[in-house]
Amino acid sequence: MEKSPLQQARVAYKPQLPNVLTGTAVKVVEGEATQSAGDQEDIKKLFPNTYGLPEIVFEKSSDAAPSKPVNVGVILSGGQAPGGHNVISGLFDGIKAINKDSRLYGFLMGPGGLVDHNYKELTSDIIDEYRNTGGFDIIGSGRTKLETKEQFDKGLEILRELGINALVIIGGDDSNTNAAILAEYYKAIGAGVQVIGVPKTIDGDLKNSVIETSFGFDTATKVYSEVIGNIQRDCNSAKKYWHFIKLMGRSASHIALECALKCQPNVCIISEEVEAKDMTLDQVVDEIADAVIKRAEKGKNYGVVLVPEGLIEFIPAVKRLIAELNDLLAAKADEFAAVAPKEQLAWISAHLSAANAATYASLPTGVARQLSLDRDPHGNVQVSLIETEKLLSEMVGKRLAQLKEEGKYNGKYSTMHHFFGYEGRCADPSNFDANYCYGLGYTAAMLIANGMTGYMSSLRNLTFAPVNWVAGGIPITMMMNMERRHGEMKPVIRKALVELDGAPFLKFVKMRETWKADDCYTYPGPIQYFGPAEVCDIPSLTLVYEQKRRKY
Ligand code: FBP
Repeated sequence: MEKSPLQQARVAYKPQLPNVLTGTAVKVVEGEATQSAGDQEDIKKLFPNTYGLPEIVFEKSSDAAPSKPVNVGVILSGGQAPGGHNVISGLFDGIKAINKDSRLYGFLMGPGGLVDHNYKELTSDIIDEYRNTGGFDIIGSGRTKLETKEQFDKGLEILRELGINALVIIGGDDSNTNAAILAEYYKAIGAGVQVIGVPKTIDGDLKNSVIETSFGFDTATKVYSEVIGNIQRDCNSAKKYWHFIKLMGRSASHIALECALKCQPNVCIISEEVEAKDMTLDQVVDEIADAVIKRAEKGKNYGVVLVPEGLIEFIPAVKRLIAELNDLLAAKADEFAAVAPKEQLAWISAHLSAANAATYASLPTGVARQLSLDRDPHGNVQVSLIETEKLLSEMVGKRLAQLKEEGKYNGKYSTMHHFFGYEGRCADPSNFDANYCYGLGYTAAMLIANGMTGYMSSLRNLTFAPVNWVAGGIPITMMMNMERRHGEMKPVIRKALVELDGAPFLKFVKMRETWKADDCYTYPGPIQYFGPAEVCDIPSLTLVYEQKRRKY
């Protein structure tokens, strides 16, 4: 395989491990027994063998007693996120440090690989090809939901055949929820297979008081911010377009907020605020139109608007509609499957409550279709397919035309549209993600060596240099509560949305009026892998502001 000069140089990068993981052995320090984030009694009943486990932290130990080899399986689950290959290389090096005869097997194309018995052994020559590279192509990823007893039993057959003692599932909130269910099941039946989760997702919504961030968020937001900065420069040079930029992130607006903090655009919509203020789609449109008018008054007929991917789901009326659609399509799946495609929208309207049917009717047909029909295997609306940036810019255009007729606006309004998502998911990991991911993989190996199951690999203190990071494990049940999914109450990891009283959002609120009216654009530029630490190793601003809040 031919390699670019950067690829060649990057392979040689040595990720920095926390000091505690650089010795010959670790010792486990157990904290207090834990409780789930909510619905304690229900979660306890569902996880009798893995509920209430203590948080654990590793400390360096001089006791280097010989350890037996471990055979480990690894799965990449869900959307790509920069750094996945480093989790796998850290895991590989970790299990080899435990015992050089340990072996690592990768299940191919996501959780489906475990069920269908598709795997390959990951040997050092393969691992070395992928160190510090982006993508998940070492074994591929997929979105098969691992949730039924049949799947668990089928998986166990291949785990037994390969003599695998532990499975590492690298995924987002849904995949880690399934990792917890699998850990509980294998423990309950005495399968002798440990299950460890690793927090992945560019969306940044798998975090809480004990998991500071998910991997991939740092790199993806740096890639998007580079391009947003470039567009802002173009915008400020040509002074003729309003750029509407949709940013990935499925539900939460962490990506949009981080990019706004980095780039200082004229407008950034935060879905969580839209919901909290009970805003309608028209009010969101008015907010953007207001910025266009204010800038036009200063002779600035150009600007940049950031739109989070999940916005539509957070507009309360649309949210109520989606909740009813979820229940309806789950309860009447067979009846709906028999409806001819041309009749589907009418069938749905007829089965909705009056209020939701009215909201449904008010949406452009394309959006209505995407909300009701395009679902991923977890039942989520595929928000990345909904062209919210175009929907908003068109509605703003109509509003401005009205105002022009009334003599209240006299500017020019030309638009450009962009969607940044896939561009950032497979970028070569930033130094932060390269170090974080390698450390998470290595920590997963230490959790396995110490007999843990139902834990998520954790590194904390992330705004400090990697040598100071605290390594350990967090019981996954600790992050769970009960939520309604497909019409049923299910145990799930609580998704972290943007906190409106959190430091990153408050910082944004303090600055946004200035950014709206003036040109305060900043230009973060491309990710730097070599050079001064203050340029190459900085963590995300979200993390920096959040940790300040924690410390003071
Ligand atoms: P994960 O939650 O699995 O990490 O995926 C996140 C994401 O990149 C979202 O931001 C986006 O909405 C979605 O995946 C797109 O999914 P797909 O890759 O199936 O198109």
